[in-house]
Amino acid sequence: MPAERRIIHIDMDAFFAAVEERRNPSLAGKPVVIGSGGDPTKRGVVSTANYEARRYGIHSAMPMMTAYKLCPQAVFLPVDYEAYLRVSRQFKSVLPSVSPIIEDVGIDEVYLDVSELADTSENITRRIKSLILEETGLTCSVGIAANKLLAKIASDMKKPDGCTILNEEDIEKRLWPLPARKLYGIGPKTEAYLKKIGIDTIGGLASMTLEKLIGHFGNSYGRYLYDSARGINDSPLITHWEAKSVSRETTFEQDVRDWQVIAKTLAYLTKEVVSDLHESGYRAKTFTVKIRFGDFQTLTRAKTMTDYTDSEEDIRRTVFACLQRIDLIKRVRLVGVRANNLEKIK
Ligand code: TTP
Ligand code: MG
Repeated sequence: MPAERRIIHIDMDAFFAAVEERRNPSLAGKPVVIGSGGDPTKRGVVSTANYEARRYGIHSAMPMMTAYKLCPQAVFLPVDYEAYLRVSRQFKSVLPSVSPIIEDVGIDEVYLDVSELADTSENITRRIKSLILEETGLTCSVGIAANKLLAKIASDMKKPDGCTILNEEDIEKRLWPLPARKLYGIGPKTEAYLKKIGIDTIGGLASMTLEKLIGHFGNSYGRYLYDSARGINDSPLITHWEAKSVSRETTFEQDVRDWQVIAKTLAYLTKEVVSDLHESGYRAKTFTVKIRFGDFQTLTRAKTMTDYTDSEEDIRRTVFACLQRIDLIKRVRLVGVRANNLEKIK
């Protein structure tokens, strides 16, 4: 790995709402809330709210009815996933002209490896923001740092339309004061647990010994937290999801809340992926779990093993370790398993 990696994380601002505002200019300046069927009197949660609506305290995952109580005059709209997907493809289409190493992580976010570019970070990020604005009319926030973990935190630091460069020497001053929750992989459950043992911030986490963290969280997650709190992270960009991977996913007929059902389905999909690997004569090193919630929010968690494997038991254990890093706070619509980083067995 080159000594100085430069990774960029791009995250679109109030994405679903921004797409709605773009196609309906009369929404400009009004609070806009997007969620389920767009009817705030019905059950369902907020997918996103624009920045005007956020001023009333409205946020993603909040019940639509609560959002209505906070701001009855807001414009409530249904989720139009197809439309957002089109704009998602559109903003991503300008990125290969900046760097060919791209990881597509979600509908409104992307990582870009720009380690090989000669240009300054300031110039690269400025160029990305203006290419995206020209192509889509939308703004994004960008973070640049030595790895994915820090780049993602950086892109969230100045929103909307922000640009943040996070260097090694910023870790103590700018990373440690942040709530522990800001670290990728720490969800509400881990956050609550940490609070109970007196840890609120990333700095607090960094003050714990490796042994202590392993004692509380097990070997793999404990080590992950230890490194993450120090801004250490060497996860590679996962490129070419389609071309060089074996994956299976399934959409439930009805959104599922039962963990057992989700776990069973993942175990089944893992079996299928393993048999695809066996049939095609490959072993894999990186395994990813994908969860899409009923409101279409999509999360992935990946783990890279030290060795290539095609053992069902190892892969299932890895898949479950990934699943444990996802807080299943909402009903689940789709689950998927992917194996990539493949090696042909001779
Ligand atoms: P985010 O990038 O988390 O949010 P955002 O783009 O709306 O706002 P920000 O400016 O803070 O980045 O998520 C991207 C899209 O994913 C969001 O527009 C809607 C969808 N989403 C959900 O459907 N449910 C959720 O709980 C979250 C967090 C996002
Ligand atoms: Mg966003």
